[in-house]
Amino acid sequence: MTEATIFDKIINREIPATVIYEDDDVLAFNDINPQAPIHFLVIPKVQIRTANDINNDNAELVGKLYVAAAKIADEMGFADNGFRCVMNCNPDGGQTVYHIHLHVLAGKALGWPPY
Ligand code: IU
Repeated sequence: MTEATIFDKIINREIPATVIYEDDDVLAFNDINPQAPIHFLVIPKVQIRTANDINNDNAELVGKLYVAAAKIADEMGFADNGFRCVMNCNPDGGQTVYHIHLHVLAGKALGWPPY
């Protein structure tokens, strides 16, 4: 049994979040601690703990995170200027919530590298 995270509570509307997109498979909401003018998270509605748990069985679902990101980018009007998608994995990657999430950052020219 996989331990639930705060993101399950957001999916189940047990705690508030600013949801900007939802379909049968994924949910997107604004990050509570934004690192760019636009910063939201796209998560699968079922838990996948880390990027290490991505496999052929859930690849289509993981792809839907990117499909949602592209759709939101288009609808919010920042697709052409550009954006960054990041998925942190485990401690060295900076992961703090163990339910995979695509960070989508936009709204300015972002720096690189990220350290
Ligand atoms: P990380 O890649 O696992 O470090 O990202 C977790 C993100 O989840 C981080 O940017 C937090 O600000 C964000 N977050 C949130 O948006 N809402 C919450 O209730 C919690 C964390 I806890």
